[in-house]
Amino acid sequence: MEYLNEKLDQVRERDFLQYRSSDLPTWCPGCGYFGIMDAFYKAVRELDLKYENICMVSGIGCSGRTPIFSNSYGFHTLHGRSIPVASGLKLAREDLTVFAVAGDGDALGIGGGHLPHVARKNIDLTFLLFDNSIYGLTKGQSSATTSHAMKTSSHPAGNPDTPLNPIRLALAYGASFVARAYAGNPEGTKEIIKQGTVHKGFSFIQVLTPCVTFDKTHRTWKSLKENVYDLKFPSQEKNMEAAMRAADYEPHATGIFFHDPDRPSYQEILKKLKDEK
Ligand SMILES: Cc1ncc(C[n+]2csc(CCOP(=O)(O)OP(=O)(O)O)c2C)c(N)n1
Ligand code: SF4
Ligand SMILES: [Mg+2]
Repeated sequence: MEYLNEKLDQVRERDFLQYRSSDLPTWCPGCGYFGIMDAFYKAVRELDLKYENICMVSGIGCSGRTPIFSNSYGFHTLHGRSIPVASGLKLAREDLTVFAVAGDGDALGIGGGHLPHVARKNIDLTFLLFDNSIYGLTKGQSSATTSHAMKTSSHPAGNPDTPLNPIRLALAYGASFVARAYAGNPEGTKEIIKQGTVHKGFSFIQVLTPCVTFDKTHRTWKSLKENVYDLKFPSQEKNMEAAMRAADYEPHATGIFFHDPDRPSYQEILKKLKDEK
C-alpha cells in the first residue's frame, strides 16, 4: 500500500506533463527554453486549466516553436505577429486563456510596434518574452536586447547599439502587470506565470534565459546564476515611480514590478460602452 501511495504521489507530481505535447522539443540541449516551458506546464496545471481551453500563440524564432511542444491549441504565426493574432483570438473567444509568446527579436524588433497597443488597450492576454538577448534561430545576430559591445555574428567587432529595457518599455506603454522571471528558476517563473494568467488585463512577463549555442560570453547560465536575485522593493503595488526606478537600476531582479488589478480590461471597457449606449 505504501509503495502504491508513493507511486501515486510520483504520478501526481508529474501530472503537469500532460500539457507537454508528444513532439519532443528540438531545442539545443541546455537551452533555457526547457525551464520556461516546465514553468508554463506547471502553472496551467496548478490553475487547473483544461488544455482545450488554452491557446498558445507564437511568432518566429526558436521561441516560435512553443505551441508545437504544448498540448493545447496553438498558432505558429508570422515573425513579430504573436500579439495581434493573440489579441484577435481573445476578442473573438473570451472564454479561452490566451498566451502570446515571442523572442526578443520577434517582440522588440520586427514586432515592436504591437506592444504599445496591446498594453494601452489592456487586452486580457499573458505575454511571455523569451529574452535570450540574441537571434537564436538565425544563428546569433544582435537583437534589441543584446549587450553593448558584445560580439555577435552580425557585429563581429562588437554590437554598437544600446540595448532596450523591456520592463521600462512595458511600464511606459501602460501594461497593467509587469514582471521578470528567470528560466533557471522554474518554480519562481511558474508563480509569476500563474499570477499573470489570473490577472484580468495585459500581463507582460520578461523571462531571462540563455542561448547556450550562440552566446558563450554574456547571458550565460553562469552569469545569470551569479546575478539574478529577487526584487527588493515591495512588489505588487501600483507604484509606477518605484517600478520605473527598479527597471532602471535592477536589471537582474526577478519578481513583479507593477500590478494594477483594478484597471478594466479591454473586454470590460467594450461591454461597459455597449451597455451605456
Ligand atoms: C519577415 C521575416 N524576417 C526575418 C526572418 C528571419 N528570422 C527568423 S527568426 C528571427 C529572429 C529570431 O530571434 P528571436 O525573436 O530573439 O527568437 P529566438 O530564436 O532567440 O528564440 C529572424 C530574424 C523571418 N523569418 N521573417
Ligand atoms: S539556438 Fe539558442 S535559443 Fe535556439 S534552441 Fe539553441 S540554445 Fe535555444
Ligand atoms: Mg532571442
